[in-house]
Amino acid sequence: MAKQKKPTQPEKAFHAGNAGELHQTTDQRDSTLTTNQGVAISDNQNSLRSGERGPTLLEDFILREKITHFDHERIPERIVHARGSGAHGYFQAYGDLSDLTRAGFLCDPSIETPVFARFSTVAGGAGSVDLPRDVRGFAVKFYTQEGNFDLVGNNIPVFFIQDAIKFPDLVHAVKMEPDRGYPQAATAHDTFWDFVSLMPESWHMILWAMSDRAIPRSLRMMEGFGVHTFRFVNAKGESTFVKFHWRPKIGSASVLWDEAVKICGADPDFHRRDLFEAIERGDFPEWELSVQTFDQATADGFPFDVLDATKLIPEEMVPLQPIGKMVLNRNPDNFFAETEQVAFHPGHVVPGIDFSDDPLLQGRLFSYTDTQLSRLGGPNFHQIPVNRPRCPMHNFQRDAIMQMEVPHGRVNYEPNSLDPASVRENPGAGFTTHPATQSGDKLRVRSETFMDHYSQARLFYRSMTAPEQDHIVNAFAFELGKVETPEVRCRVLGHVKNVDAELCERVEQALGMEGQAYNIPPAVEPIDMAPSPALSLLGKAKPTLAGRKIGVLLSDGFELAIVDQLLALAEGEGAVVELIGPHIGEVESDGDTAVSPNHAIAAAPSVLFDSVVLAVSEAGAEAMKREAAVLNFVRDAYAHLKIIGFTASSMALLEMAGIDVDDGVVELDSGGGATAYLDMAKKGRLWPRAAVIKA
Ligand code: HDE
Repeated sequence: MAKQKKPTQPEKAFHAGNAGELHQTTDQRDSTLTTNQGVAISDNQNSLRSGERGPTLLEDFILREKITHFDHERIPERIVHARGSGAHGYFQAYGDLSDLTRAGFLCDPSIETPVFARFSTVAGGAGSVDLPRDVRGFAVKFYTQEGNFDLVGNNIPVFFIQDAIKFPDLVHAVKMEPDRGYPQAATAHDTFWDFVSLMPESWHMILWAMSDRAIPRSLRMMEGFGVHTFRFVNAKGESTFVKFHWRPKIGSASVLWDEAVKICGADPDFHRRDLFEAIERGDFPEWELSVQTFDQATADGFPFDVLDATKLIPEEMVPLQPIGKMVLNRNPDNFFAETEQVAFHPGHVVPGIDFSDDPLLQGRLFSYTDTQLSRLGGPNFHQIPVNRPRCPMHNFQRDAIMQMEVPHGRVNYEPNSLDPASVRENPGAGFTTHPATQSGDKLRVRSETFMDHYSQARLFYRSMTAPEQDHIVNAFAFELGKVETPEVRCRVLGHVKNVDAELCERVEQALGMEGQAYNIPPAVEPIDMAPSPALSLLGKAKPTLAGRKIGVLLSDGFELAIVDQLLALAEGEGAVVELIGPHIGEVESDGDTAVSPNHAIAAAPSVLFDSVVLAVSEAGAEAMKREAAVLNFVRDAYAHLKIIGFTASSMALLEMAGIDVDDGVVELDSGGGATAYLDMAKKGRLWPRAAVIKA
């Protein structure tokens, strides 16, 4: 338990440059503030002026250098995925995959390949909140011994569009509307829904975007997907199609929409903080990498096209094969240098991994280098430390803006005879493209095999558990409730009807628009596929507290023994327990120990925790029971279906909040006590309560 530290005296302010010595030793210089030219700075508090109260002089090169650098601190943010959080770690293969691929890092379990992962929202700007309804980017750079491999995926296995040529339209439609500059980081507005109501191909992805996947509880609890079909190529040159899947070790979880809304206010950096703090405390996030591999004949047998990024291959049709794990164990030293400057590119592949003809992927292969040229300023972005390969890298590309290398010698071309030691191509080790046969007329067409837009959207909806389906209905009701143009709403409903008639009725009812769905004839009549339970997060969730957070509300006089026992048991389950006091100052227990809470109640609403415990004294409960922050803490925890632990002395808070004790409201000082509470808390939420409170 966090015991109160003695407050220390504030340290005296230290001003550099007051050493009073003209000549410094090397040690002194190392700690001396300098300009970018290495000139020691004597005064970092005052600019150069003419007279004590006179104007500042243009001559002040120290001031000008400092301000100029500051003025240029920002670089253009990413056009999409601007808001992100990253971490370093490693990837380790489970075994030898050489029958499928010659990529060395997948064939040797003794190799720990360094990685840098960046998770992001898509639509919002760099300073936007962490929990809008949005797709999350899931990008991993593997610094392999054969070059960098970037798996630039999302937390949803399909995409909105089939052809890269529609990407600028999609992004324009989802981002802030151009005349009014809002909404920030939100799909709930007319231009987005107008666009997708005219794009039947987006409807599978829309169902995912309206689901719990778009409001993850933590970046550490997200699945990730490579989305496109790629190729593995082995040393014999044999190619196999492959889809990549990441699965978090601590399981997946999402927040409820009302929690997301409130978290955005209470802690806009909720996900970034969660990732950073987990790594700081040594609770390293881990994912398992799996693949689905299949050949052309299998692909030909599917009722969809594996080159169409709006389709997935149900795991029940092609099972996942686990091939390795990723552990993130180090936070960036500097957010800008690493997380902001990291440059991912689906075209960064290594020998043994190759592309398919997916037209979305093909467009991406152009886009990512192009965007770095404007974002990072030129073609030398691979020299930025976070982007640099960790294997030897040498060629005759030269010069250009911000060149950091100093190449030696006369020779900067190949072939050459002047430098026999200079680098040459290597047919054996070098990357070779799989010689897929290509033929056909040059056409601007969409294949007939891409035309079934609703079957998999229906598959997704029907594979959800009842609470997950309810959330989809609520999400549509919220989003369309923000759409001002009635025709757009009616057109959207028309697509929802094609996905599932009952879903459409529920959404119509929620909007008060019964029978108003337009009739939109599908290009291809949807088929009913067998439900895929693997698509449901709730369905496959296992009881756990690993990586989850419990908030314990205390007041003076709280029962130390109960709280100490809870802490020990919860930490044994891998949970993080944080103490919340009436204020941030120390709280006295019923013994002679005082504790320092992690939070004051005013700054720690229950939305920031997976489960809460009320452990106040009777006097504390009396004193706090009319405080809005306390009542909201308790009511929200209940309304968000959370498991609430309480001590008998805290009962007044439950009564004041009007809460009936149900299976999810567990007393700590009777019956099974803390163990019974934790067993319930492992289940996450008490879903049947939703019916009682009509959530
Ligand atoms: Fe991206 N995408 N994208 N994208 N994407 C970018 O590259 C683009 C797509 C994804 O953390 C940009 O460096 C096009 C699918 C992630 O830095 C840009 C198309 C998937 C990230 C770009 C797509 C993604 C990006 C913006 C359609 C999932 C963030 C900044 C053809 C498989 C990576 C940048 C990071 C970023 C273009 C579609 C994932 C503009 C043209 C599909 C995770 O180049």
